[in-house]
Amino acid sequence: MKIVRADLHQVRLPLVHEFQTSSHRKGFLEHLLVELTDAEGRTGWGEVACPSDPFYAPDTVATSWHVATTYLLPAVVGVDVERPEQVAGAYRRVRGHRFAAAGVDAAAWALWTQGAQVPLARALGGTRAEVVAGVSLGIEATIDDLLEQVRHHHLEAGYPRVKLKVQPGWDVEPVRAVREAFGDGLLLHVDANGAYTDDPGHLAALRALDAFGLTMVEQPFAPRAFTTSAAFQRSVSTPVCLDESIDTLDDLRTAHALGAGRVLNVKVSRMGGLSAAVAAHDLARELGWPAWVGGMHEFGVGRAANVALSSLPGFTLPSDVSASEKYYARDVTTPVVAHAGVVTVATAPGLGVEVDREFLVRNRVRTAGFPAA
Ligand code: OSB
Ligand code: MG
Repeated sequence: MKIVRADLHQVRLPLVHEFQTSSHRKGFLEHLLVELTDAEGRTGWGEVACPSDPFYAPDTVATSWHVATTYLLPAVVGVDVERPEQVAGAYRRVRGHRFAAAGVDAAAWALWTQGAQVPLARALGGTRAEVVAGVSLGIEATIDDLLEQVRHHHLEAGYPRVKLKVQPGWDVEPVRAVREAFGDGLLLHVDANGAYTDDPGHLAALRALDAFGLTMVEQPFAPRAFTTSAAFQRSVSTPVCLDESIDTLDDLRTAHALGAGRVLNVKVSRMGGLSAAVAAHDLARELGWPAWVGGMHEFGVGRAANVALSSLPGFTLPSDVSASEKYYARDVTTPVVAHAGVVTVATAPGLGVEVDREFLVRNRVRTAGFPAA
């Protein structure tokens, strides 16, 4: 595979339903789409699913744009490799900036699988034809609003698993209300995006959640607060899932060694690409941690890659890969669809969705290409 051209498109789409976590609130998203072109004129797409503000991770859309246009894209043009994993070698000196790198790595996989005429899922090591999806629900103004969201997505759309965003002051009461309204059949978990500290009031609220049969408590403490998380994990039976704490395989080894959690959320963006996500999947399996694929409200490009990744055998828990329509009235690709919370893994060569270039261009904020036209 020889990469002859690299383009970056910043695209803005409105969200169907405003989303609030302990760290941010959003009504629209701007993601970067990486388009790589090979010598035969094929194109492969990858998504930089970075939030606009540095509240989830240090990365922002602006820093990702800067790093992609200054370092990553210029470095990959002209690269000629046997395997998609090797493309990252062209920018190995770049530290961090994993959201930006993830878009380039994923585009390399999409391009390579098209050339090789294999489905992305199979090339990554996927073994499943369907993946179970869950919905991630933000913090709502009232408990009634939250119950309406759960009803809509769980009872009406049929998603079997619901994750609730929590923060100090919005934790035990919403969880109790959802359990009481929907019963024990609902696979339920919470995600705090690091909003809790070892303050006694915070710890008491988190421990109280142990009574509700949650599948996991995701990222209760700050990123890489490994020892705080380990002390908490020893005091409860609900597994702690780590998201923001795990950027690298070494972070996962550290978390495992310290007992800072028992479950891993693998995000393509957070870990720097599909290659890194597969490596994290393999290491989690070796360490005996159940894992699942997390999301960052991806457009269709990143969403299709997340579905393909979710088909790997070690991803034994539902993924955050609900259908495009949960997020966007219209997507930049043919939509990812779900039936009763199950998404079919694409079997066409490459990414398995078509990019709607006309719609993309209409919603584009800026673009840059290498070599410059
Ligand atoms: O922590 O998983 C998270 C969205 C933005 C930032 C952080 C997170 C999320 C989600 C969305 O929970 C999951 C999805 O894409 O459905
Ligand atoms: Mg999370």
